[in-house]
Amino acid sequence: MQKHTGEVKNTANSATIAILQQMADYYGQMGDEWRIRAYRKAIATLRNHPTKVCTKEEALALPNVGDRLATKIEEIAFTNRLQRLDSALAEPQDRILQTFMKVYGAGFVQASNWARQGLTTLDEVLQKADLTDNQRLGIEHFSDFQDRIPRAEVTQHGAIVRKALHTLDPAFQLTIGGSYRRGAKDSGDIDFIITRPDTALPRIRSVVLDRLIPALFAQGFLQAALAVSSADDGSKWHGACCLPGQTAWRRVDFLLVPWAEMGAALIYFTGNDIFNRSLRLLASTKGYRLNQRGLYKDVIRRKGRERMTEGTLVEGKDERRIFEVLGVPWRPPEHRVP
Ligand code: DCP
Ligand code: MG
Ligand code: MN
Repeated sequence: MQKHTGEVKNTANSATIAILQQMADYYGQMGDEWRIRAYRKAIATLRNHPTKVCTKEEALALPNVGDRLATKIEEIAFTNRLQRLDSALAEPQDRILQTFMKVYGAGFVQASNWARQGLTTLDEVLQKADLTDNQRLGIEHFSDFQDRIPRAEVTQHGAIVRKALHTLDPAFQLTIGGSYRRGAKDSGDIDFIITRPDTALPRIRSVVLDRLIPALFAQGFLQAALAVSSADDGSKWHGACCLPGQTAWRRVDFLLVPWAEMGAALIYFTGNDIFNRSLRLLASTKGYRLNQRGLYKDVIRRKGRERMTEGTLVEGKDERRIFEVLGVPWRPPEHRVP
């Protein structure tokens, strides 16, 4: 259940955080956005707190911790567990839903559909439900895809892809992003960012999608394609790969990035998602807009913060410069966990 990311963080409250995170995950499966936000904020507070928080009073004195969460923090500190979580996980319907939602490409709606059809195991879904090819793949390789990938193995995948890419054109650059770039000791999938100096997206896209991907299939590295999109705002390719001589399939994501947008893309694809959200929020409070493509200024918003204009590009290429313009001290990827 508990995820081990190996990222740098303080450990005084890590046991409490682990349990609160599971509770947040549970609410995530229920689609309870409001509670997830409350949990996320409290977790961020605990992560930044140097000493172990034991009592309700201590917890209440912290920012972003309300009465009910404070009670839970105290319960966890004294008993090392949370009854609310134990009972949530014991409800069979929730457990089934939780499992179904872990299938690649299946969200809450799809998972609830299967559950509503009376299906209780992945085997039953495989045999009785009407599945897309991707869902079938996601279920057939369910346990592979659930496994964490050791850091050293991610490095090996990177070496294989880099070699194939440089055979096509040595000017291309490959960066392993995601949790790997944050220094995690294991990852849920492998995130490749591909760019080429002074090069626009069409050329990068044609080399990667028309030549690199087929070459990696031909050499037996890539196993299946799951999702491909080549919209204007970047291109992505999702699939599965496997190291030579091994049997475990790994989830792999390629993000194709024009050189002019590499800095913003690096920030986005390094994450984590919560860090991204807080940086974007900070940008918007300073009158900027940050997305996967760049940092923009002169964004005009209505009162409800709804955006009226695109704004003008301030910086896209340089990751450090984006931090600078935002007035945020540089944060190395290993520290991008709020
Ligand atoms: N990302 C995001 N918002 C999302 C999904 C992703 O900002 N909803 C960004 C931040 C993530 C990065 O993309 O760090 C890669 O997404 P992954 O789902 O691969 O997440 P990680 O690599 O961070 O973790 P894991 O080890 O589970 O793959
Ligand atoms: Mg990842
Ligand atoms: Mn990914």
